[in-house]
Amino acid sequence: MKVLESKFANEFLNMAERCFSMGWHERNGGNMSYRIRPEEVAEVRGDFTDKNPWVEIGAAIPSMAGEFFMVTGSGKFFQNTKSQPEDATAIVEVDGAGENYRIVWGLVNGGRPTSELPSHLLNHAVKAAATGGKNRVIYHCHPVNVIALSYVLPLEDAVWSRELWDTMTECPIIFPAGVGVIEWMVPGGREIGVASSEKMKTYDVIIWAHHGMFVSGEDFDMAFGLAHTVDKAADILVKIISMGGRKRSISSDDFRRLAKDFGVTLNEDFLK
Ligand code: 2HA
Ligand code: ZN
Repeated sequence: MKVLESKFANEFLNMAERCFSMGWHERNGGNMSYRIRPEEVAEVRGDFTDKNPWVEIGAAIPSMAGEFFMVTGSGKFFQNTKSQPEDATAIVEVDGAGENYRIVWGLVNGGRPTSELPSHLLNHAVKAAATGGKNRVIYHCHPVNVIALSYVLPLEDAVWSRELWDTMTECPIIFPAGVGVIEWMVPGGREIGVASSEKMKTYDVIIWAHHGMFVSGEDFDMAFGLAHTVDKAADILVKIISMGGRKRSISSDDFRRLAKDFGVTLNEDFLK
């Protein structure tokens, strides 16, 4: 089977289109990766090339050795991903040491995988370990309200988690662990990848101050749904703050009652 006939590639491209339509991907902003299942790799392997050189990832990630990822390309526009998938995306293979990658499909007009590849692979490693291999999508975007809030709210996990939970009743059910926040960092390197992957041990959502959001999900729908929920909560929070601030709130005990009925465990640190 050709890569572009596969279910996973079509889901990847549909996700990119959906995310672009949300306004989260100006120009070449944002990136995405999917850890391809072995049986999906087997279906499309005949469409791969082994002619490309191995390139250093910039971080050693032994647990991702031998894995294949579909990724967006560096400098490529989400807007064009679905119409020009072979130009704008790639499938990369990680070598047996987890230190190098090579392009086995895509980026036919040259180029490199996303500049955030070290962040993506480090976070795949953390999430695969934390979920028994279930989580397969890492996704990064530039949503307006999250970025705006990062200039106003203190950059603390507890503040963001509680403020976002208290915008819409379903938020704590959708991200019960809360959200992690990291201060402004230079994008694209190992450092921001390591800082994010530390937070990803606890959370599925990381706020990159003055930059955007980084999320993990089992599949494309879950990753999109999580980013969408956080973006909507941030939108409501901007409105609350713009209207002069809260006049009332969901109480800590209300959150505990909600958690009990919906069978989720909320981070008690954020219920003080
Ligand atoms: O432009 O979003 O974080 C790509 C990015 C880097
Ligand atoms: Zn970015």
